[in-house]
Amino acid sequence: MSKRVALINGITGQDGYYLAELLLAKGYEVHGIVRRVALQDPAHRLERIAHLLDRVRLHGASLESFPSIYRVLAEVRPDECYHLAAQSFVSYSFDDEFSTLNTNVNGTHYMLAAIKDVVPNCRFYFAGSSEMFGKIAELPQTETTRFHPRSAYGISKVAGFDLTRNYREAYGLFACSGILFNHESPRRGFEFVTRKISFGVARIRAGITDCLHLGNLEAKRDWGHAGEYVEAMWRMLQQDVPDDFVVATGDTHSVAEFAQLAFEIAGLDHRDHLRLDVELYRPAEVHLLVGNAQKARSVLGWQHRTSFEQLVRQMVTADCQSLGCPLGIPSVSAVSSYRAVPGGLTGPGIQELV
Ligand code: NAP
Ligand code: F7E
Repeated sequence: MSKRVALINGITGQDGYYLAELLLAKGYEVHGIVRRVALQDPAHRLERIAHLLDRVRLHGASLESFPSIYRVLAEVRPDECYHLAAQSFVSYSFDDEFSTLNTNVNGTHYMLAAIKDVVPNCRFYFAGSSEMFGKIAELPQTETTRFHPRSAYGISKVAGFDLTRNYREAYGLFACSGILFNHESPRRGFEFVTRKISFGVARIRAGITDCLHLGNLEAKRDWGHAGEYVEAMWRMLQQDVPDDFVVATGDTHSVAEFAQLAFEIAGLDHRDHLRLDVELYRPAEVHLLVGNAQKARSVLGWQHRTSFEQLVRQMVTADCQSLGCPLGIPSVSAVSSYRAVPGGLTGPGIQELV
């Protein structure tokens, strides 16, 4: 039997990385759409998926160009298409609303229109977002909660969600949207708050810097692990009928809680290093998100596994390791509080270290 063919648009991103690994493990022939610059500068732009490059086939195309998308779909003729590519940073969408809307709305429309023409039987996944709930209408949020986006990013995702549903209803495409709540990992981009914290904490531990500047510490998010969330994407495309699903843990924590725990895991006191920077506040904030993934549990058989504490620990551990200051030995900033005494060292926690 021939291999099933999957096309991932946005394969260089955090989710693209985990999804490509998952699909390869399931025996798929995996293709990825990347920007042409990525093919010209692979050492830099394809770094995250470097270990997969001999097992996936990459195609240069642009979310801004319908013909380029059309050409890739005609060449690959996928059985399943995962549309993950987007300007995904909410904060940047306030700086450039126009390019965010152009890329995210038109890019999704081009994908759907090309699939309808070229491979109408291809199953399509759209990366919807909890940012669509924005100023929340109820707690927790489900598939039926009203959308009230608070940024150009959120608006672009509502438009993509509506386009996806309309191609399903009007043209009979097998098109699904996942409404995914925040999902993180050691592969998360450095601009997002969780990775900014885990990497910032590691830099402090390594003695590279002394403080971490953050914006709104009160915002609350439902944070899960990206490796588990891509499993839900795949499961959506294996159903008998296309539908939309919330994917979340049902647990919510503030940015302050994430930061405090990250510092604690690294053996540091956040009060010594964390600085509030009002410049980092957004013009409109999404204050509280928490999802109810009951439908994904009962229909898809999907369930999150990684707890909040495990997620923070995994990210901090990975970043400390990468900067050469692994957990379990004293940090550079802590070493200054140790002093030599006859026969060894003395200082806080020294008993646990020897
Ligand atoms: P990410 O790490 O930011 O990856 C985004 C991907 O989109 C990258 O491969 C990027 O390519 C590509 N891309 C961006 N602009 C592009 C353009 N103009 N043309 C072509 N490709 C472009 O995002 P992620 O965390 O993996 O998220 C995947 C998708 O899920 C996104 O649509 C995001 O909005 C959505 N989502 C994410 C979360 C989350 O918590 N992670 C939650 C809900 C929804 P380059 O490498 O070349 O930049
Ligand atoms: O912000 C606050 C910030 O940028 C989380 C994307 O994957 O998830 C992500 O969007 C919260 C916000 O993610 C800083 O104000 C405080 O309240 O990590 P973030 P996001 O905006 O929730 C959704 C579901 C997506 O779909 C998106 O693609 O943290 N915050 N201080 C900060 N945020 C950042 N980035 N940097 C700070 O210094």
